[in-house]
Amino acid sequence: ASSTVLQAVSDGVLSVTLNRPEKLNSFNEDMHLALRAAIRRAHDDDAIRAVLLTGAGRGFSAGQDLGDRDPRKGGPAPDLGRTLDSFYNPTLRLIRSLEKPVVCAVNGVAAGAGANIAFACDIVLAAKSAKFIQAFAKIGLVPDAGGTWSLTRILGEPRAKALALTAEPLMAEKAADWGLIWKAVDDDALLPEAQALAQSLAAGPTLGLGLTKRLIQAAATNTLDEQLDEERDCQQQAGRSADYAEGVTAFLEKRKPEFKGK
Ligand code: T3D
Repeated sequence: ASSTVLQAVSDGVLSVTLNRPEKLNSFNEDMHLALRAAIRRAHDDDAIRAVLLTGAGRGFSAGQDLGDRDPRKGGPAPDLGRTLDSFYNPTLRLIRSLEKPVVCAVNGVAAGAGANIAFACDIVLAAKSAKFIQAFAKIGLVPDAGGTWSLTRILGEPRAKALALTAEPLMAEKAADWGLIWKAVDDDALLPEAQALAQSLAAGPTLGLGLTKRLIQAAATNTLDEQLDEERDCQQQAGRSADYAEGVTAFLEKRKPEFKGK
């Protein structure tokens, strides 16, 4: 059987491809576990300095595989609280806590938890033909995989509510205009551009980039005083890194820095 998530490492980038194209990369248990294992690998392996997440085929991900939730098969209603705890939430937390950049290349439709996993990534590029759908309202669920959190923080209540209550598709260019993603690019340019971005991030000062991610995420819940203290602590750590010494030396020597990620 082919793998539900493909992994490849090149130039410090772990490329992770959701790979159930015939089901629009909707999540079954196997794909959940495989995605989680890939992000764990990025946590554990120092040679990986950035992650690129994308989908195989014409979609990014259609969220939960609803074939696995078919009520016609009988039995008690599924405990979706438990499935979130067991599957979606650990992956969301792993993406957010990974102190390395995660680039997401949304190659086609991203629906339900598929959209919200994309929004959890650090820099999101989407093909112009891609769309984001908070599909939950169509089947009687609430947005999950962090959707109520990320949509509300990024867009504010009016747009978050309209997207979530209507399940209306949001095209990539509008998502970029609204600040929900970094940018929408021509379909053909998506993968090359996302790969180049991930590669340049992987060649960057990984420790400093990781601390930067941590700080920006902390800002949402910190007071200014708390944030200033955290910036001080992170800068202290960054200032002791070999990459900082290299960055300053390279600047003074008018050459490109060669960061080692330490
Ligand atoms: O359960 C829990 O653990 C709780 C967590 C829930 C998280 C969630 O994500 S809930 C939301 C689940 N997702 C959806 O409700 C979206 C369902 N899909 C769609 O609405 C549409 O497929 C799309 C708008 C995403 C794309 O439409 P379109 O017209 O481009 O493609 P299509 O023809 O609908 O889909 C292509 C194939 O993929 C098709 O299979 P077939 O008929 O060719 O054999 C379709 O059934 C399959 N597919 C698409 N989405 C899913 C799916 N199969 C299973 N589950 C899916 N989510």
